[in-house]
Amino acid sequence: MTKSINTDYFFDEAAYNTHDGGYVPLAEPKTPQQPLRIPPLLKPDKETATDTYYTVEAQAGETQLLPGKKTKTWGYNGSLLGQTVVFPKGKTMHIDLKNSLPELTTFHWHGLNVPGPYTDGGCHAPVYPGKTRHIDFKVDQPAATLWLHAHPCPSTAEQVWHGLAGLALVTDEEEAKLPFPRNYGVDDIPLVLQDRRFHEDNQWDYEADYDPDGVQGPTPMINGTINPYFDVSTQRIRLRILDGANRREWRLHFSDDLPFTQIASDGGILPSPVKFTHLMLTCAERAEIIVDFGDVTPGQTVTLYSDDVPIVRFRVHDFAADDVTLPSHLVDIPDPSVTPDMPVRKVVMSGMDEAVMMDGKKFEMQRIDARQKVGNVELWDVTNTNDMEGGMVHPFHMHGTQFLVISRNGHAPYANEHGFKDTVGVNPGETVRLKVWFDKPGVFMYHCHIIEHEDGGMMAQIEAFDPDHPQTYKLMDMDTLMKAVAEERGIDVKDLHLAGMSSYEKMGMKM
Ligand SMILES: [Cu+2]
Repeated sequence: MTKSINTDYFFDEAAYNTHDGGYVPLAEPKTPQQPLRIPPLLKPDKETATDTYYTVEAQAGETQLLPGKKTKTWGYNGSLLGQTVVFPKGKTMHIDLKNSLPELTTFHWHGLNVPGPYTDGGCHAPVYPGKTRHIDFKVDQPAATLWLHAHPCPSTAEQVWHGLAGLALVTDEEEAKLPFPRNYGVDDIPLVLQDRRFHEDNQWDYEADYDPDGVQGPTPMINGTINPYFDVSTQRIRLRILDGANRREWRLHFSDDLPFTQIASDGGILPSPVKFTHLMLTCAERAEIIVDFGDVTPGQTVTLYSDDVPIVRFRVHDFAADDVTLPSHLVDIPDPSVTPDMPVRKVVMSGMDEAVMMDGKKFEMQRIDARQKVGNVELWDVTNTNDMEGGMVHPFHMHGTQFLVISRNGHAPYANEHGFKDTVGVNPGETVRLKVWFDKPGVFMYHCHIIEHEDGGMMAQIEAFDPDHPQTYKLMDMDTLMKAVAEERGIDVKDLHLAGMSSYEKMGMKM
């Protein structure tokens, strides 16, 4: 293990979202502490040695989040967020995606290496209310913490805000051999970090809170729990942390600067563990960390903060001593050579508010912006042209691949960016060089993961193609989508307003 402890957040301080005029600071909830909800593991409908069958149902419900009235929420196999789906590497999954919501939705497996665009579940794979879509795929990537969320552009942000986000854990034999805590719910704990604003009668109101730079709320919500505590019964715990917020960056640290060790990032285990006292996550990024309470006296509480606001309290109880030390090398990360004679691909994220664009254009569902041959290894230079003054860190996410971060403005990537990633925060004025390849064909989106920015058009799509097996895809179009949603809402299509549309209208552009 590297001896040094990283004590800073790496990202450009001047670009933190705290400096934005529309920033909503977090505030400690005044309501009583609650036990941290642990999303249950989703039970397969059927399981054999080689195949697993699941049903994932999107549904509307009510959740007791605050004392008093329940909050109207959406979730997967529950009223809020999801049940955790396990994908053992090498097995074939058969999943029924059932939509019991009053509106169309899609089921996007963020970080999962599957063909696009239908299995991937982006905007081209709508499931209409009352309908079920079936997908099958073989799990073909290393152990990782992935997630499932709705992706029906341009109302992805609103549906995620309603609660459509769950976890998907890829497991494999390599991970199983490493000395990590993996007793789910006991010492292996997911932490989905989100924030909400509660209006009258404890309800959420997306329209009222709308901000084209991302909707925020002052109340931290962790795994759908307000003001949570967790009872620690082991010396070490593993936290699988997901920034599941629409827009918020989380700057994490424990009380007394208790150090922790990051063992995995978005796409799986890091080549070496990295020690921290402070860690910043941008939207959709994941970090798995191990926290060692060996020096904490049972009876004490260790608090996890974002900036200066407590978000989870870990109440440490008696535990058996655990003197496991992590090996300095965890896994090998393949680093294929760049395919000869391929130019470096340039991608530009520009603008703020309604003016956000990708490569000077707004997203268009039926336009393919780029093509890359399956198996080709290419360099992508992703630039954020915002300036530090009034600009922000844009988290760049790609569907259909786990990439490697090569450099930031020509310098080494951050200490925890040496493993597979599918989302990378790009500072204002920065160019992040990625090494990108696709194993599976399909049309895949790439976009800023501030969800209102993607709905607002900071998004494009690439076809990963196999010249030996050319394919045509039926891509969703705006007229079909708007007609469907208007019908579901029982209104005329001319009266329909979806949040992301204002970003196009204000720029005088058509979706
Ligand atoms: Cu952005």
